Amino acid sequence: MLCFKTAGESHGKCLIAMVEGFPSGVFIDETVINKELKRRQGGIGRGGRMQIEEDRVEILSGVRKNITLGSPMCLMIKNRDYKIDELPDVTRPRPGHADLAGVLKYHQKDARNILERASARETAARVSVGAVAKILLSIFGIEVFGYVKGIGGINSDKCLKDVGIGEKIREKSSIYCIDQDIEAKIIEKIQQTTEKGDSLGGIVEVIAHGLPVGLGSHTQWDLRLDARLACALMSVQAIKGVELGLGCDAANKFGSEVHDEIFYEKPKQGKSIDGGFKRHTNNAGGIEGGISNGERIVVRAYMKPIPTLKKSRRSVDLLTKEPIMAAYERSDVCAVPSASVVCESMIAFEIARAFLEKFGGDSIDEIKRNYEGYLLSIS
Ligand code: EPS
Repeated sequence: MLCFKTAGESHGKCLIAMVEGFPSGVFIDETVINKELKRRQGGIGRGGRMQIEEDRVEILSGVRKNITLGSPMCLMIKNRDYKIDELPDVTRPRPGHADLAGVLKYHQKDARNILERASARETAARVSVGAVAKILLSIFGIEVFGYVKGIGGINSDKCLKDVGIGEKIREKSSIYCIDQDIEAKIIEKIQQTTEKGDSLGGIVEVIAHGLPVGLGSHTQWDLRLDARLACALMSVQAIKGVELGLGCDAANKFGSEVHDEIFYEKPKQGKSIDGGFKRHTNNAGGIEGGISNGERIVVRAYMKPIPTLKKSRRSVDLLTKEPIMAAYERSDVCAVPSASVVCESMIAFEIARAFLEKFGGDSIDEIKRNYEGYLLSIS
């Protein structure tokens, strides 16, 4: 089974991701991973740290002459700012951060011992895994695209029809947004918020297209693809809500307004991926009964504002138990653009995992055979 774990602290020597269950025979281009790492570092609203770091992956194992071996893959990203042992103690926990709960749970007096790992710096490792997952998915024509839907309450109501066009617009956007009508307003809001010493959250949308019917399963709660995607996104630092397709709004509508009617289109090349059973609408966001239904997957993640604030919040000193204002140290004001890259990576990973469960083999050739056979069988 495809799985990964990460290791590393924000100001430790490096971040590591270990990926297991990845098939042999896949060509891995490091520049593709590095491009994604660079994208994660970007976006207006980032703090001083991103001027220091230049994230690059080093593949330590599992790949020989650019081709995967089927053995565990170890991906490392070095930290330039790795002075963890010299950094001061933090005894004024920040509301909204892992500081207080972590200190109590792990029996610590210094929240530094918690925040270094809780930091969203860890997501660099996840993005390296997501990039590898996307390389695998692209072999089967599956693409995953994440973008910023809104920041600080300025939200786009545009529905992205063509992902190719979306990619071109996103590339030019300094906040990874695809709605040029709101971009300037958002940038102004981030600038004003920086001056006020406050922070902002926002909404990210991830679209996955080219998926076959049949990833995930209705047969067990933890196999349901919608549940798995929600878990993948909720695991991203600061994500507080997730919705699929029409999402929460479905609760306010009639069934006849929500459920996507079915039609049949004769497959062009005799395979169901370019035809077969289709829908007139996609309110379900590409998943029914926990199984991908062949429509594109559309999922949104809602990010809270960053908890490290110049405009400090009330707290209590861990040692004296006296009231005090929460600690402030260098931080981002808005990391929603970065979160869009991280969410895209997590969705890519989880879809790759479900894909390998369904079509899995030890080598890419075996998986290709399984996939082709399946497409013919459901046409
Ligand atoms: C983070 C605090 C900041 C962010 C960091 C997440 O880092 P520092 O404390 O070094 O200024 O920049 O994000 C990253 C380093 C990153 O690579 O995304 C936090 O407290 O979560």
